[in-house]
Amino acid sequence: MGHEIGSLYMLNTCPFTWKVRALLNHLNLPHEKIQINPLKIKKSVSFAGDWGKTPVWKMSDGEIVVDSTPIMKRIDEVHNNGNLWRSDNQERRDKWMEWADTKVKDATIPILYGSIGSALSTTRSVAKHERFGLFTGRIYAWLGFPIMWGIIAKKRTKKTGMQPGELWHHLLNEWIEEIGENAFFGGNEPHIVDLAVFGYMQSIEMHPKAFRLIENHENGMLWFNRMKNVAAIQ
Ligand SMILES: N[C@@H](CCC(=O)N[C@@H](CS)C(=O)NCC(=O)O)C(=O)O
Repeated sequence: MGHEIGSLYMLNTCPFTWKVRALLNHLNLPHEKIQINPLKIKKSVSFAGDWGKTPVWKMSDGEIVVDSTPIMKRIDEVHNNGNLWRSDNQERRDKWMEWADTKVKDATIPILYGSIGSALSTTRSVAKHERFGLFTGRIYAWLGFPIMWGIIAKKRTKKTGMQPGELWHHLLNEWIEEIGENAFFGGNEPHIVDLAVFGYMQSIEMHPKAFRLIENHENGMLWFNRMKNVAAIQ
């Protein structure tokens, strides 16, 4: 494995995987990316026990960490002295990390799959970005969308009573208000919470039709572009 610090078992389109990627890129840490077959997640990460989801992080010394936020914290702890997780206001940090992992998470699926049109275009785009078997990718592209659209997205939209784009605007308003005069949640530099929110947004950015619904939030995009400038994308 050479000088790589670990392996990220991942899906190219998984929002949680993008959180971890945002951190690895930001810290410029050399790592191996293992893209798994989305229809064989459980089998591909069975070495991590019952978890059965992406991302899974395997450190070069063999330590295995699951779940995106704990993975981010552990990478920061081992390779960055915990500098990105540290905060002089832990209550604020914990509150907003929780906000990202509940509110932003719950808004991500509906924006990708919230209408028939966006569901179809996202599943086709997922099929393009993931390593399915030869034919299963095509089958997923056409059969996956009514499932994602019907079951998951509708249920989540109902919970807030807002349309997917409206919900994202509402969340970005809250986020920008919290950041206030600063460049980032972390002040002059991004904090792990910035990287988490950035990761969720990057997972949407790869589906242009869905991202269009967010792109017209001016201040949100200013922050997003500031993040892009500090976190080189690998
Ligand atoms: N809380 C977890 C969620 C991980 C997750 O749900 N990953 C999805 C892919 S985006 C998955 O592997 N789902 C498979 C399943 O739940 O069986 C995290 O933040 O890492």
